[in-house]
Amino acid sequence: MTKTYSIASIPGDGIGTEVIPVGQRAAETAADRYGFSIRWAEFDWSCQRYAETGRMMPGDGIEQLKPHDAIYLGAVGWPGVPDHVSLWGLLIPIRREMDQYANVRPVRLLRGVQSPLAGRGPEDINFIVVRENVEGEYSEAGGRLYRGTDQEIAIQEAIFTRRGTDRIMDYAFKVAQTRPRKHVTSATKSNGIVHTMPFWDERFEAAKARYPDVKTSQYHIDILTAHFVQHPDWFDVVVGSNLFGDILSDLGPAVAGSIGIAPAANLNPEGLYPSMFEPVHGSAPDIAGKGVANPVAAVWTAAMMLDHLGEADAAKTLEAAIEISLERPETRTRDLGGTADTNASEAAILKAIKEGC
Ligand code: GGG
Repeated sequence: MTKTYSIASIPGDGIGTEVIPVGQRAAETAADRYGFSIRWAEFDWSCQRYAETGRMMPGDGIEQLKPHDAIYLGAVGWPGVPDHVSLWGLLIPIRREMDQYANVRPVRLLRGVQSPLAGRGPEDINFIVVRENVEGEYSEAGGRLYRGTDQEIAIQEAIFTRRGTDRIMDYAFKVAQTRPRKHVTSATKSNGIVHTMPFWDERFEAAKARYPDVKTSQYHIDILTAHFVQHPDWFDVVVGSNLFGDILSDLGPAVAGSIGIAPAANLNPEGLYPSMFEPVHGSAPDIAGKGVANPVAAVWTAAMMLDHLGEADAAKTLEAAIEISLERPETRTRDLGGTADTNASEAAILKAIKEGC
């Protein structure tokens, strides 16, 4: 009997609504080839919905998502809705309530893509950022006092628990054990952030002892960003807190050519809840609606989702199709120095999947 996956699709805002359908068609094309099928449940949760209803998603939104095998999300955010309102109304509750604590963001210089770094090729840039995804600096603890007065105060607490820190370290070390170089780098700032970051370093030391076969390094976040640019070849798996991981996983893809290609998985590794897959990029209001958005991140994200669902061959085919589409400027989008619009990029990807790359 044909296996059918049930996937919740939330295109969201801006270019999310342009690239997610491309990823869906790419996944369906691969499904046809590999003998499984996908049933999509479409959700219009977005800033537009917020404008109409005062909510990014309905009150029982999380319950509606729980029965699905995975969640495929586009982008969140649109001018007119404060960014913290849109993010905390949709993306962050899904990550937290589904305990999607491991945010996995691969960074690879793909064939056909030019890095902005001189003299770097695909062999130099191939690492994974593992970002802690449900605590850390993204916290509701804190508050505002004396708003609008000279005495105004804003307090934001970062929350680092031993359970939360240890499990993201474990996840990163286990990923490293599956890779040839078996190396984990920790992003810290324990010279300036005096409570949480020394704690982060202590938990990294404890993790090192649990994985003696994995090599390690540790850098303060400031010099680490410089090393991403000057020595991207040093990195294999990079583990960071919620904020540091977020920043590093925009810088990484920029070094690898464009944030328009960067995929991400928000994983609940234990499988107690569906995991969520989303391109790293946001809604890009500057190019939204023009038909020029790069769909590669959405397709690569769909590949991560299929891999997670156990369809490894289909996932590999999507990745290979992406690389074929990137070889020629006519099928590469403008952010990658090409001339293609979204449709031309999609056509090349679907053709490559059908032709059996
Ligand atoms: N594609 C997901 C998206 O729209 N991300 C926008 C964003 O600002 N995300 C912040 C985060 O990942 O913490």
